[in-house]
Order: sequence, then structure tokens, then C-alpha cells
Amino acid sequence: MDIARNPEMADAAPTPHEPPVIRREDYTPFPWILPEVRLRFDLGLEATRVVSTLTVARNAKADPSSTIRLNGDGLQLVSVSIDGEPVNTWSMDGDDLILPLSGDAHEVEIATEIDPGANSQLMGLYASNGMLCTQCEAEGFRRITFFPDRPDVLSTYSVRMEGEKAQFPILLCNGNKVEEGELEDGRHFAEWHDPWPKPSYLFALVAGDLVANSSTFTTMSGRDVELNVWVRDGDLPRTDHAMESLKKSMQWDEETFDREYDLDLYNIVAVSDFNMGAMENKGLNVFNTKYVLADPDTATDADFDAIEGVIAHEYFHNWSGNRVTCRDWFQLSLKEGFTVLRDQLFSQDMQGEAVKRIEDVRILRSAQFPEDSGPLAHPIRPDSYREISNFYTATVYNKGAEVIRMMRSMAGPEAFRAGTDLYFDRHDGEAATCEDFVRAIEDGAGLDLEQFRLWYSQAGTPKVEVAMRYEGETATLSLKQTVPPTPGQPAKHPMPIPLRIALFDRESGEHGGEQLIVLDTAEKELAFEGFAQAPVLSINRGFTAPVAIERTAPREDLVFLAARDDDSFARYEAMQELVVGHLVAALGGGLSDEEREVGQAAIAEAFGAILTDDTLDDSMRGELMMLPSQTYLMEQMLVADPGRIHAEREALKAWLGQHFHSTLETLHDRVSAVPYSLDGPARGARKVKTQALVYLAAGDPESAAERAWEQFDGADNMTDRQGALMVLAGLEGALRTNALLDFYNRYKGNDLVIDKWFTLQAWSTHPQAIEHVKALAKHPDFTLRNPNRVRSLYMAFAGNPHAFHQADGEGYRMLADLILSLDPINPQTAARFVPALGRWRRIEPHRAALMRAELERIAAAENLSRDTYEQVTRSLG
Ligand code: 0A1
Ligand code: ZN
Repeated sequence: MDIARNPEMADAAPTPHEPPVIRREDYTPFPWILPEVRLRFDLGLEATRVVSTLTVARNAKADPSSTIRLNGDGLQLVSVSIDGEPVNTWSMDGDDLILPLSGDAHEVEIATEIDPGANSQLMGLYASNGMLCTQCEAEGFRRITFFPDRPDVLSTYSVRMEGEKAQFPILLCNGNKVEEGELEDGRHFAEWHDPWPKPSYLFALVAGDLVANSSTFTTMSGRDVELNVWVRDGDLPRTDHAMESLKKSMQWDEETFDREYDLDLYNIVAVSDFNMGAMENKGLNVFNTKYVLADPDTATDADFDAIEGVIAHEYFHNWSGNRVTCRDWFQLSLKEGFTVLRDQLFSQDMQGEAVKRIEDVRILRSAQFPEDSGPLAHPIRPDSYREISNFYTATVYNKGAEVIRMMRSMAGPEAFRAGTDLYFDRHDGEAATCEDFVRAIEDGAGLDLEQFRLWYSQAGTPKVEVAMRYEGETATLSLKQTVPPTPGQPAKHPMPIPLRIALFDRESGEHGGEQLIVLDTAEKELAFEGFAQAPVLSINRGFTAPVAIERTAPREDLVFLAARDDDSFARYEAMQELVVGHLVAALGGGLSDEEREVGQAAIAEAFGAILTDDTLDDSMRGELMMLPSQTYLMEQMLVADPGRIHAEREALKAWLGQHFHSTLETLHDRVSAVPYSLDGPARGARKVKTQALVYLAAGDPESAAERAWEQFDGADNMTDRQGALMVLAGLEGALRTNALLDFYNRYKGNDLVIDKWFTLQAWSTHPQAIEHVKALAKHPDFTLRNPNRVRSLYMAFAGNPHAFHQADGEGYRMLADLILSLDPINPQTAARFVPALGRWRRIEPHRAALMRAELERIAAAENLSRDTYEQVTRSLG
């Protein structure tokens, strides 16, 4: 029956403003199994007809039910039949279709119609540049046809696609193509079969005018796999890097995790309208063009690396996600945390372990730490949600990867492999849970992870306070952990925190070997004997644990480590600590002129060593030169004043730029002479080149503007050109204007590069950046319909503290306006801008009140999407 017509149920039903809370503890298996799904698509941009035929049988492992609930969202129902008979005994519960089923097994056929052209949410089947494509994770399949749209219902799919050949010459779906042919009236068809049972979120189809970069890969058992990277005609020359990345990923997963690909075909399709980075649909990955297209003229070194990483990520999902999938969406980190770890390890092997680790920690600290310390904090395995799209977070992905990385550090790589082998073996073809993963690692690697499971249930970044005492040749290390309260979790238990440490001899600069200690109680003391003088402590080497270390290390110890720690991450960390310590003290207002000088001198000593150390490769030099980001600095303060943090940080940059003026010029000259290539040293040179320019521009804007223009104008690659333009965009004057104009004209029509043009201006240190953002929002190339373009302007703006946090609240108003106008078009993307306003509790009271007021203004809007509603109410909560 139609529940909306039942007065009792209608009362109980949530108002449109209060979408229901879904809880992990409420999981129950679906009462039916659907071994086979047949789909027929009659494709059209404005109208697509879908006929689905489902084989349905009772699930012996679930409580029986006399109905089947098929999820829907915005579908037009055409007809239903059961066992070949048209029926009208169905009812609707909200958007869901409820069918009565009396027997143990049935065949259900449902016809629906959808309008892909009107789908601006980009979930389900949608049109992008005249082609049709799908996005079904997490709950998009229900926008294509009525179906139990949950990850624990696994089926084999057979799909027939039919459409106009001129409009859709290429017809792609999951699995292998089994038949194709011509039809009357210029139409054609293709039939696809995917032999691997999968949940609906891994379904995909693509129809359009595409061309492929094709190749083959021979797997370890000798099977040939056809590989295709599909793009629009003109983009073909920019697909080689993606193809190479795919082959490297396939090879690496065989060698490192013993995982072989399992179909004869692997298709990747690039689309320009996409909510996320990419999607691992079985045998048919759909990618944001940003993570496919690259050549030296249009993509930076960082873009090349990101493409390699995302291609690997989606490929690795074929095992960690597809062959073993998730029981429910609370288990998302099961596939995402593990797959991120796998792509990080791959990129470490491809790009160099030291630099990659530093970059990954930087991402964690700038994206995940703020999440963990704010109103949206949640465990890597959340307990509840209203809209699952809001939980594709840095916590589930990046902290999830760190948690598994800790298991690997404690087990050692070989035992960890035994654990993952067991996991894949045990759960192949299943929808598993995080608990299944932990148990497999316990059994396979021989670890006791009883207490470690807390990392899955407790949110918040643990704080570890570190102190060292030295007495009579004994150094005593005392450690104390606290896990801060987070929403819904006021009190926490101590967690096992693995920390790699080393104790350096001050004289020799050597240490007697590293050790792994595990802090598994609230406090612990460890004694180390045999030191003739107090050693220098290097702790959390390699960032073994995703924690915040708090220590009052003597400044000279940090200078010592920044100049010579043999663990690259620890060396980077010492430099960061040195700078953070100085800036936090300066912001506290307690620095006398003399103390300021002493602090700057220590930073200069370490910075000078980094600039001139010829045993360092340039890639690492470039990392070590970077100051802690403003976001990270804001995290260090209980209540932050963004304006003052910006001013202090810029002042230190300027001071370093002046102090090292000639060294930086010499360095810039040296690296500018290195010719372009994609090898490590040349890439390192380019990183240092722009870093040097950043400091020179802070120290002496006028002379640096000339230098930056030269780098810009003479560039034969995007890394140098973008780096120089970034510096120029922060300066005043004609060179800035000319460079921006030149860049725009040169790349007009290339969407991905024009995105960079928007980003560079929105992210700039220029004092009028906020005015520039306003003007750019009115630029003819700006549109709310393309997520890349929206992000290129507004994510950069929200991440630019001095513009976004302008004291009069104008930045907050602009972001709230954006959220309100984007929400009806693309709620998923709109909701992603809310966390920037949600940081209000950690900002000084005047701005905090303005931020809160904007959140309240959004909350008061009518017809807010579930996505935005959830993020806004949690942020106010
Ligand atoms: N599973 C994908 C991420 C993803 C999630 C949701 C999407 O919907 C718009 C798209 C992609 C990954 O981890 O790469
Ligand atoms: Zn993923």
C-alpha cells in the first residue's frame, strides 16, 4: 500500500527537512537475493527507456518478507510485471517501489523512463558533452531503475544497449562485449556480459562519440587483456601517461599483492562533468578528465603524479572493493582506506618513498586533521549518516589508509602480506566488513589487534605529549596520550600508537638504530641506557602514527634534526616544528625583539643548510623548503586569528627571502638551467625553481616579478609556467596582468588549464583576491554546472584563508551564496563547501559569529538537499 496515504505513517515520516538517520547497528540482510539482472537501454539524451529483468529468490540467511523493496529516485515508472504477468499491486513508499512477492522465486520486470539531459546532479545516468555516462556509487543506480540499491546485493549483469549510431557510435558497459550489430533507422546495439557478481554501485555504461588509446597487458598467468583509454577526439595525444600508469599499476599489483586482473578488457573513459576524481566500475572505470589527460604543455608534474595515483587507485579497487566489496556503506573505509594505502605504496615505489610520504602526510594534516578536530569529526567507520555522499571524506580515505599502514608497520611488510592474502582468499566474492579485514590481518599476520580496533570506532586525532629526561647516562622518554572528545564521543580509551624512534648522539650525528615502540596505555616511560650525554630524540619517524606529537624539544635539537636526520620525514618534521614553534610564539604575542631574532636565526640556520646541502636531491630540497600551511598553523591554535596568522607567516617568508636573497637567486639560476624532462632530477629542479621564486617574491617583489615573468614567458612546460604565474598572481603591476591575459589566451578552450587559471587567482596571496573571485564568478567561462569549474574557483577560495576569512565576513557570505545556488543543481558538490564554514568554533569570536550566521542562513533555506542539510546541521550542532 501507499504509505504516504496512511495517516499514521505519514505522521511518523520525517519532514522533508529532517532526512532520516541511518545507523550501522541497524544493519539487516536483504530478504531476497538477485542472482541475475538483465537490463535493456533504449538510449536518448532527453529520454532513455530502461527495462530491467530481475531474478529474485528468498535469502535463506535473512528474515522472510512478503514484499520486496526496490529503491528509486526520480524515476518515471512505466510498467511492472511479475512472472510475465503485468501487475498493479505495487505501491510506493516515498521514492521506493514495494512489490508483493508470495513465492520463493520470481522474475520481476520493470520499465522506467529517465531524462539524462535534465540530470544536473551527475548521479545515475546523465549527459555530458553530448555523451551519456553513469555514476552509481553510492546510491545512483536507483536513479536508473528500481533496485535494492545496497552493496550487499550481488548480481551478474547482462546488458543490451541500443541507440542512434551517429550520436552514440561507441557503446560501453561492464565486463565483456558479447554481441553488437546494426539496426534499422541508423540505430545500432551492443550486448555486454559481466561474469563477476557485483553490487549495483559498480554498474556503468557509457555511450558517445569517443576514440581510444589502445594497448594490451599480459597478466602473470599469460592472459592478454585489452586496455583502452577513451576520450573525445582531440584529447587522444594526452592519454599516453594514463595508459602507462595503468600498465604499471597492473604489474605492481601482481608483484606486490599477488593480484591478477580478471577480465579480458579494461576500459577507462574520461568525462568532463564528474563529481569526484574517478570511479572503479567493474571493467569500465569512469574518470574525471583531470585524472586522465596530460602532456608537458598542459599538465604539471603534480598533475602527472596525481593521474598515476588515481589510475592506480581505481585499478587496485578491482580487488579491494570489487572482488571483495562492502557489506554496507559504514564499511566504506574497508575498500577506500585499504585502496588508498595500496595506491600510496605504489606511488612511493614509482615516485620515491621519502617525498611521497611527506606529501601524503601534508594532505592528511591539511584535510583530515581539521575534519577530526571539528564538528564533522567521525570515526573511519562511522556509526550513522543521513546522506552517505557526505562520508567520502579524508577521514574514511586518508586516515583509513593510515590505520592500515599502522597494522603494516607493526606486522612488517611480509606478515602484512600474509594477512592481506588471507583477506582476499577468505572474502573473495563477498560483501565484507572492516571487522572481517581486521580479523584476517590478525590471523594471517599473527598480530593481536584487540585494542587496535579502537582506531575504527574512535574519532579525533590523538595527541602524544613527549618529554625526555637525562640522568646518569640514562635517557628516559615519557609519553602521554590523550584522544580528544568529538561529537557524540565525549570520553575515549587509550589506543595502541606505534612510533618509530631513534636517539642521536650529538657529537657523531649518528644513532644506534631505529626501534618501534607501541604506546598502548595513557602514559608510558621508557629508559635508554648508555648515553654519555643527552641524546637528540627523533620520534614518529616516517609518520608511523597519525597523531599530533607535542614536545618542547630544545630549539637546537630541531636545528640538529632538520640538518641531518636520516629519516626524511623526520627531517622535514623538525623543520616544520621549528617554524611552527616560532610562529605560534610570535602569535601568542610573547616574543621580545631579541627572542624573535633568536627564533629567526635558528630557522635561518636550518633553512640555509637545506638550500646548500649538496647531498640532498632537489625534490627533497623543495619539500623541506615549504613552510607549514596556514591551515596547519590554524590547527595548532585553540582559537585562531586567520588575519594575524597570515601576516606572521608572510613576514617570515619575506624575512627568509631577504636573508637568503643571493643564495636563492643562485639556486634559481642553477635549477633554471636544467632542461625539461620527466625524470626525477629535472622534476626536482622544477620544484625548487618555483619554491625559490616564492621566497624571492616575498623578499623583494619588484626584482622577483621580472624573474617570475622570465620563468613564465620562457617556460616550455606547465610546471614552470604555472609556478611563475602563481607568484605573479600574488604581486601588483603590469606583469601580473599581462601574464594572466597571456595564459588565458594561450589556453582558451582547454577546460582543465582554464581551471588552473581560475584557481591561481582565487588562491592567491594578492590583497584583493576576494574581489578577483567575485569578478571571476561573472566570467563567461564560469558555470555552476561543471564541478571542476566550481571547485577551481570556490575550493581554492575557501582554502585561501586571507581572502576567505576577510574580517567583515564577505568571504563567508560569498561561500554561503554559492552553496545556496549550487544546492538545487548539484547537492553533492554543494555540500562539500560546507565544512569551510563549519570551522567557526576554532576561529576568533568576531569571525566565528559571522560564519555561524551564514550557516544559519543556509539552514533556514527551503528545500535544502539531504546532503547540505546534514552538513549544515552537524556544523551548527
Ligand atoms: N569510489 C570512488 C569514489 C567515488 C565516490 C562517489 C562518486 O560519486 C560521485 C564518485 C566516485 C573512488 O574511491 O575513487
Ligand atoms: Zn576509492
